Amino acid sequence: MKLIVLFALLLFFQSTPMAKCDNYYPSMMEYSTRPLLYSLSQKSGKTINLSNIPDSEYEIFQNQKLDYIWMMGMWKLGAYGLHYDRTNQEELANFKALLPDFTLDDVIGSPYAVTEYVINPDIGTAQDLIAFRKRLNGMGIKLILDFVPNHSAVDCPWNTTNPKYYIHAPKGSVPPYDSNRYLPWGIAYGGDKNGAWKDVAQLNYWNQDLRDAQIQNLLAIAKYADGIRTDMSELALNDQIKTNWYEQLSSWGYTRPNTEFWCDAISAVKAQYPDIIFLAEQYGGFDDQLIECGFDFLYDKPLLDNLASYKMSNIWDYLNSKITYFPVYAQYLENHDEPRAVAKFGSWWQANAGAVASFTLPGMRFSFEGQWKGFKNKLDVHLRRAKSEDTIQDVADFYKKFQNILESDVFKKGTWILINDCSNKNQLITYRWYYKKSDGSIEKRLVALNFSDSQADGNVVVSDAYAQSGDNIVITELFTGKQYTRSASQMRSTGLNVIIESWVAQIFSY
Ligand SMILES: *[C@@H]1O[C@H](CO)[C@@H](O)[C@H](O)[C@H]1NC(C)=O
Ligand SMILES: *[C@@H]1O[C@H](CO)[C@@H](O)[C@H](O)[C@H]1NC(C)=O
Ligand SMILES: CC(=O)N[C@H]1CO[C@H](CO)[C@@H](O)[C@@H]1O
Repeated sequence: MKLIVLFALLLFFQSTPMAKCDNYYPSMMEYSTRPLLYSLSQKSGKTINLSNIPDSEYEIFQNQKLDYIWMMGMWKLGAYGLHYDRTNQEELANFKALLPDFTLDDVIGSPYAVTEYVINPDIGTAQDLIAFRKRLNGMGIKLILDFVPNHSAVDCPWNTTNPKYYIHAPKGSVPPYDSNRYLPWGIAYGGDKNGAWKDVAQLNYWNQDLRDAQIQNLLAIAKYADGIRTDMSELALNDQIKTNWYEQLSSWGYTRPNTEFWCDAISAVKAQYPDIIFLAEQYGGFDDQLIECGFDFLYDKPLLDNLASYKMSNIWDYLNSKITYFPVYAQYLENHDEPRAVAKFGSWWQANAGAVASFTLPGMRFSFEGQWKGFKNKLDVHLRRAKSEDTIQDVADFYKKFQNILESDVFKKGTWILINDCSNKNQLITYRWYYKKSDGSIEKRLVALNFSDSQADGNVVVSDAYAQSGDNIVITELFTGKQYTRSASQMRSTGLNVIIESWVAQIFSY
């Protein structure tokens, strides 16, 4: 009987986002691979590829204390996409706006128009990739690589060898096909109901053979990686395919499969590589389905947009609505698709405050190279460089301290509590964390962030504040090292009084 209850409980927990019993909240940095190699080449005056990255760069990787590095854009691309980018007037106007002095050599083609999951020969060889990962792993850093499910490059070999892997114009329609949606030979451009991406071709997830071939691609990636980041993940779900492509697929006799591609694919990969993680780029509405299929982390775009809106009641509502989900979310302020954090938040100090609000949540802490320098110029995926700019030293100093604070077990493995009992929710965001160490002692943190443009005064109830003896407790603010003596009983009842400067965070141990 007891066993049955236990089993039922286990099932219950497995089907909720809280599933992982030994939580670990990793930090991850995205690098754009070809721009990184280009900048290293510029700096050293010789061509740098994956095989000869200077030691000084590995030192930088190591000093950042990252758990994962995502080397975005490792795979082989075709001539079709590059030609498209170098000749399309709209794209060129875009590049010009981002990088006024760009030349055609700066246009390197989208890394999301993959022809084959083999390493891009401009970047290195399979052996170079293996050696690169080994060196990272030796420093305790794991490697994440991309998988782009929803489309392939137009000049992917499958265009010729396996045209049925793609979605075609409805059966019975005749050329010339609608050139906004279809290639001249009838294969659909990658896209959805709202638009097409004309450098890529749309794959057909209602064809079991394509699913099998994509699982083989994932297994091929898994050989080289500790994690896989999957592009636009919700688009491979049956519901989304039905919404976007039902007319085309049903005309050719395809029916909705009984299983989800992701459930089949992730279980197949994890059967062979049990420690690999899956990170889903996704934009909402399908979180539960993706979690059920085995994704370890999902992009959390609504948090970013809520923070950048500065509407405190919306921020608090969102935090309260996602309490059980945060452990499976990946929090970010910027990445290759988004504006830089400093641009999005309006200033470096606001972006830093956004980092505290995001990265002191549970889940993956996801940064983009340049964020820790306070860069504000976008690095477009089609280009090998962004407009150059200088590091903002205050931002670099902030991240150095902040990374040290986040390194402790309490933030990596502990339990997060949203403190709703805060007297000034118009300005403050307040969390606490605790973690029981192997020696039985408990590590605790209080995060009090002033997310407003004036000084904030508030009382924050810290219900697990206890003194060793007597009532006085010494609390230490970790950014400044300053110590304060406060009454523990007062912290538990009326709360700790904090007075915090605009956009400043205080993180206390107590
Ligand atoms: C990478 O650079 C090394 C050293 O310059 C060179 O020997 C090698 O051929 C290059 N690899 C590729 C794939 O270009
Ligand atoms: C793709 O296949 C079509 C039809 O077989 C062919 O006409 C076209 O040239 C191919 N395109 C590429 C880029 O391989
Ligand atoms: C605990 C606390 O609130 N400490 C300090 C916060 O910052 C103000 C200045 O803004 C100090 O006066 C407080 O003592």
